[in-house]
Amino acid sequence: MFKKDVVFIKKKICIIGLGYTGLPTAAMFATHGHEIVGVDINENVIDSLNRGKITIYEPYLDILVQAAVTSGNLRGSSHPEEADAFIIAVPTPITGEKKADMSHVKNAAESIVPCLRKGNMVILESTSPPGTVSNLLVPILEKSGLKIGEELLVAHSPERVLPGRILIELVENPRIIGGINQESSEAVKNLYRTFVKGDIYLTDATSAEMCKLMENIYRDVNIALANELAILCETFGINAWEVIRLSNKHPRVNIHQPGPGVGGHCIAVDPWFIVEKAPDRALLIKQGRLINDSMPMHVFRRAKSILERIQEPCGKKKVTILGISYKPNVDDTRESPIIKLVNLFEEEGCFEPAIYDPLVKSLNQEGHNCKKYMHEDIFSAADGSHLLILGVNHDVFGKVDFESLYKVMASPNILDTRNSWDGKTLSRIGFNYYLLGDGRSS
Ligand code: SAJ
Repeated sequence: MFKKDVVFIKKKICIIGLGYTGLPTAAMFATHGHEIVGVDINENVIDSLNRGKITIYEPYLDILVQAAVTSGNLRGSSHPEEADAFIIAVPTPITGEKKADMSHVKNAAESIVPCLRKGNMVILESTSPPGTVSNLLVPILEKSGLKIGEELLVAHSPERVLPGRILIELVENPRIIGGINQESSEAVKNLYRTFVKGDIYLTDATSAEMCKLMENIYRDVNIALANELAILCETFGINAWEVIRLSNKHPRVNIHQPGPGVGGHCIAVDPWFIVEKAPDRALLIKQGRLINDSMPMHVFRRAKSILERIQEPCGKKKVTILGISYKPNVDDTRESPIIKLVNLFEEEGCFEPAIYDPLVKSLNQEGHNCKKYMHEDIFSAADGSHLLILGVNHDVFGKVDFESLYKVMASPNILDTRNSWDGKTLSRIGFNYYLLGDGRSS
């Protein structure tokens, strides 16, 4: 189970924040022999955890958590307690003004101060603006009276796992650890070595913060390039997907996939941390964000132009949207561009949206007003519809019974924002097939 060169010493670890990062990390440490106290401000999360249950969806996480709780190595608590190590894995969202909201990190750090003892280590996993460890975390930890870097070791070790593959990536991915000094980096490395099989690279705390942000910014800017290409190809009357397929035959080119926008709690958020710190310098980063944020409006305009061609004198035209999560095969709707698309249809007033997403069982505050449009099955969502939009390409939407859908729709129009369906087959059935990024199907 453990690498031969590492001597296993059981540690007590307090993990603050039991979301998509904290809970899998807690379960992983616990099933590898450490004693874990998982802390969260949400009582439901704690109650569920102590019954071996989870409140989020991630493949195999339920099984791992149940095993960890049953072994006695993982339990939930509403308060931190004395431990050997403390891991902060709380959200770092942005405010309405696109500023980093560090209140959860601040509160988490303050909550552990009374528990800190000589020889402890504190690790920040939350994605944070450069300078957070030095300028926010360390000054709070200093209130413990311990000598930082000697009696209390501190590091940033950003999570880098992809939702949908979290348990695989937690183990396999390379990891970056940025300590406030070498001793901190080495100690934290030894702790993660318990389960991390990927290489572990050491650096300073601010560089580690910047690495994590740049990874997500790299993806955001590349997706923006793909989205701009899609818009350009619609203008030039050609197919962006064909251009991407052929351009990517070049050994050093990897154009990403266009789509209805970028969602999730990471890529759509993190670039703003840099824009906030250096607005006059982060020009490309900001422009990438703006392009990706404009995609729901672009899809809306394209849908509207399709709907306006339908000759029907009265009544609202119905638009059916498949998928509302932020990306395929997850239940997470945070920052979902599809929620923004639904809002645009609602604001326009002359359309009746209908949504079907078999993975999304509950909607957060952002998607609250989409609740009334949700359907339990695809046929009731598509019944009497004038346009079917594929918003999220969940695997399950690869098996849609189009022949039957054709019969229930009022007007057979499809707008595929993911290049997921076969236009030729759909045209044979009788649909008008439109593809985002394809100027030939406008
Ligand atoms: N998307 C596109 N086109 C693409 C790829 C993605 O439009 O070619 C869209 C998706 O539909 C989705 C959004 O981008 O709306 C983000 O999805 P994603 O799968 O690219 O990334 P996340 O947000 O699920 O996870 C990212 C990952 N970062 C990178 O791949 C660099 C993950 O490794 C991070 O741990 C995670 O952010 C995080 O927590 O920061």
